[in-house]
Parts: sequence; structure tokens; C-alpha cells
Amino acid sequence: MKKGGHFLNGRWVDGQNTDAHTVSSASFSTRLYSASEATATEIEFATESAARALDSWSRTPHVERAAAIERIKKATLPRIDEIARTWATEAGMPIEDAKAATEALPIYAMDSYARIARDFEYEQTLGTSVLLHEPAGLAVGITPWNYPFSQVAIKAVTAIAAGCSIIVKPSELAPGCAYIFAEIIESADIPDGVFNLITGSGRVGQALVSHPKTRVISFTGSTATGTKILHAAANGIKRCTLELGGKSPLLILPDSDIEQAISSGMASCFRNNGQTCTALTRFLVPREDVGRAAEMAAQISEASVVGDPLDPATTLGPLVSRKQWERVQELIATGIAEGADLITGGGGEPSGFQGGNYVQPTVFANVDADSTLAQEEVFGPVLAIISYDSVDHAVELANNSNYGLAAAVWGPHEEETAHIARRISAGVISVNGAGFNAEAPYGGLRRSGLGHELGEYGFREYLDVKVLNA
Ligand code: TXE
Repeated sequence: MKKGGHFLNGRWVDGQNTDAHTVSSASFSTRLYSASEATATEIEFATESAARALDSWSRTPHVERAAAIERIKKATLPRIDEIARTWATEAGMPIEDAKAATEALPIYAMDSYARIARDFEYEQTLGTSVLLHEPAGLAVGITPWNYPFSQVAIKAVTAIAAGCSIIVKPSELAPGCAYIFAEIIESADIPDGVFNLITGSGRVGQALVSHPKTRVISFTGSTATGTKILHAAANGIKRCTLELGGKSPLLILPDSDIEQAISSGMASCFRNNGQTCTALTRFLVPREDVGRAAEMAAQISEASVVGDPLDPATTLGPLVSRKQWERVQELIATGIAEGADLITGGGGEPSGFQGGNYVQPTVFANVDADSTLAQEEVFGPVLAIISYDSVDHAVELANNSNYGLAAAVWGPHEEETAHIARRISAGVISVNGAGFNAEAPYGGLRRSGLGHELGEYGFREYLDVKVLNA
């Protein structure tokens, strides 16, 4: 892959500040290569290119846009192994999981947006009115490091399918998968300027979202940065989708198959080494079952194969950076200081991984529902088990969060479990382990975000609607 520069107006350009960011391996922060910090001139060139491309792309027939998405998918398929290796190296996701994750959601989204671009009813009749759905304009996608291919690919294909042009700024910590995506665009014969990649820090992101030519912002990242982006969107009255953090509950109802519930919950909690916004990180367990639940969670935690993310046997890799490692250490220490019971794991690196970004897989039980550990997103392999006394109490605890991204409920009776799931305030709720539906709207409530990605709801974020009364 081409590393270090920007992909602007269909061409690779060497950045003027080529050595601004050191991209390191997640494992031991070994230097891999340097990435550029875009200058004001490069940002201006990116927006001019995207604005010029928008003019013709927004008028390109939707069947041609659908065909473009199909070409992007075709160019992605042969590169899955390379994407997974880059993801594992830079962000720490175990290679087999990274491969499966690349094969799943981004490819699914490409199929889905080829279909939606083709079949969407761009003109709808409502009484005597005609509703005209049109591309909303130049889009900016700002992405983090935890799912570095999916986040770039999904934002880009949604925008392109809808007839928008897009500038993507990936995380300066893990831009490798974004370079690969730009190469995919290059080989898929997408018109110049429809997709642009520019790298740099939050300063570059802020300049892009604040730029007067930007009309649509799609951000995935922390709630703190999302708040700043929303301010920028407010200043320019721009469309803004925010996919932010979470502290998602798994509610285990009395008489559940506790073994199955814990095992499926642990897979979610430790997915991508805990660096997943939808991770189920608070298990709500009937008070009398807490001992059993903690024991099972500890067993699964201790069976984690901690290691090099490129080793296919690894199930738990490192965090993306030492800074993230320190943040997780602080939260583990806070959990202990707040009096939660440390069942397994704890502070420091697992033995044999000193100085790396590896965290001990950690389980806490009897966590106070209002404590930092129960309220803050940890973004590492750390579970908080909280006990409850009645189902109403459990629902109250599940909703006792500023976040509202995902949730899961596990129970013995399907119908009753689904009924309780409806009382939970979160964007995506799973009943008895039901899987993710990638056609359904994905987004969080409250401090977890605004708007949606995926499916037709995600598509509409890139469309304006006009009403023609005739
Ligand atoms: O995220 P940031 P960070 C959470 C998670 C993690 C914490 C901090 O809890 O521990 O956030 O991660 C760009 N204007 N999530 O600091 O800062 C930045 O360059 C425009 C959850 O890495 O949000 C990067 O490209 N852009 C989350 C992107 O924002 C700005 C995934 C994300 O960085 C900017 C990641 C600004 N002012 C972290 N400042 C999830 N929802 O999955 C920074 N950026």
C-alpha cells in the first residue's frame, strides 16, 4: 500500500508535512512508517477537488452509482488478507477476527448500498406533492482507529452511493486501512475527486468539518470529540451523524441459561480487545447468581490467548497505543479504589508482555452501579458485573447511563425477554444472542450519538429532501 501521503482528486500526493505522525505497531509501539499532517493548502485542495467532483457525481444516474459500488466491492475482495494484516498490526485486533470483520460488515454494506442506490425511490408522491431526494453535498468522514477499514469503507460507500463526494480523514494512529481503501477506489475507476483521503490530527479534522463547502459530517469516535464536531456543524448548519461511545449492558434475567449468556456476553466484551463501541461491558446479574456468573466470566477471561495479533492462535491482542493502555490502567485502578471485587486480571501487563500495550483481561464483580467503572467507557478487556434485586431494578440499572448505544437481554422465555428488551433505552438491542442486522439503522441514543449508519436510514443521512407542490 502507498503510505504517508494523501489521495486527492484521483492522485497520490506526497504531503508537505510527511513526517508529522509516527504510525506504530499496536503490540510494542514499534515504528512502522510516518503519516502526513495535512496543511491548510492541502485541505483547501481536497475541498475544491471534492466540490468539483460533486457537481457531476450528484447528477450521475443512480444505476451508474450502484455499478460504481459494485466495482468497489470487486476491488476489495482480493485485498481482505492485506486489510486484516494492516488492521491487526496497527490497531491490535487478532488477525482471524480482523479477517472475519472485513469479510462481514464492509462487504455487506457494499452489497447493500449498490442495491439501495439502484432501488431507492428518489421521487415519492405524497398527496399532491412530489418529494425529491437529492445528494446533500460534500461530505466529510472522520474515523477512529478501532475498526479502521469498516469505518472508512462504510462512510465512503454510503456517500458515493447517495451521489455525494467525500473527504475521509482517518485516525492518525492507524491510517493503513484507509490507504488501502484509497487504492481500491483508484482501481475501481471512480471519477477523480469523488473520494479523497487526507491524513492528520484532530486539527485537520476540525478544519474539514468547519470548512464552508462541507455540508454533511459523519463522525465516529469519542463523545468529547463528537461534541466539538457538533459545535462546528451547528456553526454552519450542517448535517451531522455522530457514532460515539457506549457502556452497554447485558441484562441476564432470572432462570436464564447463564452459561450461554455469559459466554456470548464475554465474546462481545472482549471483542477487538475491548476496543469496540458496542461491547457489552456491564453484566446485570440476579444477586444470587453473581458468584456463579463471576466464576464463569473469570474462566473465559483466563482462557484468553493473549499474544501477537498476527498469530492466528491469538484471541486477545494489544490496545492501539501506550496512551490507550495508560487510560485503561487508570480505570482499572479506579475500579479497585472504588471497592469493586477484582475477580481476575488487574493492573499492569500480562506476564511476558512488559512494555507492550497488552492489558490483563479483567473481571470485576459487585461493581457499584454509579461508580466510574460502571459509568465510563473503558475501551479495554474489562468487565463490570453488577447485581440486581428485581427485574424492574435491572431495567433501571440498564438505563442508568449517559450512553445508549447497544444492549442485550438474555432470558428463559423468548416473548417475555423481548418485552423487557423494549424497556431498555439503547439504539440496538439483542434478545437471547440474536445477531446484528446490517440493513437496520445503527446509531446510539443520548451521549452515544446522533443519526444512523447502514441501510436506508444511513443512506438518507446523505440526502436532502425537497417538496414540489404542483
Ligand atoms: O478518539 P477521538 P481517541 C472512545 C474510547 C477511547 C476514547 C479516546 O473510549 O478510549 O474515545 O479515543 C479525530 N475535530 N472512542 O482520543 O479523539 C481524530 O484525529 C475533528 C470510541 O482516539 O474521538 C480521529 O480521526 N476531528 C469510538 C477521530 O477524531 C477530530 C472509537 C477519533 O478520535 C478532532 C474511538 C476535532 N476536534 C474512540 N479531535 C467509537 N465510537 O467506537 C480528534 N479528531
